[in-house]
Amino acid sequence: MNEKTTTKPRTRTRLKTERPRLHKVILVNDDYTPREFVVTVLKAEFRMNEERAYHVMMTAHQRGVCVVAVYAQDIAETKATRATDLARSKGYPLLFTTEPEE
Ligand code: TYC
Repeated sequence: MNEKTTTKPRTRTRLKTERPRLHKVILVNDDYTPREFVVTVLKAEFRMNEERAYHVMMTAHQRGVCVVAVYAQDIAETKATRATDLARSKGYPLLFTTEPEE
């Protein structure tokens, strides 16, 4: 082996690890789902108290949409699907969607 040969590592250690983007769960208004049912779903799936759930429901009702919470992508998608499915099982068109945070 040639003693004068020096070797350097060929890859650099990455010092910063970027965190995965968080995703918003968004409540969408509709004209058919009863207000009280929206509140029930928010309390059940997003562990909100009555007051918070009512406020979020009213924001979606008045503005069309409301951000419910932010989570890692898989958790946001699972919660949005579970909440939407709960509404479907009762015959309501209530919709929860997700989108990445900026
Ligand atoms: N707009 C519905 C009503 O008047 C209530 C409602 C609120 C439905 C928020 C969906 O995301 C929603 N019965």
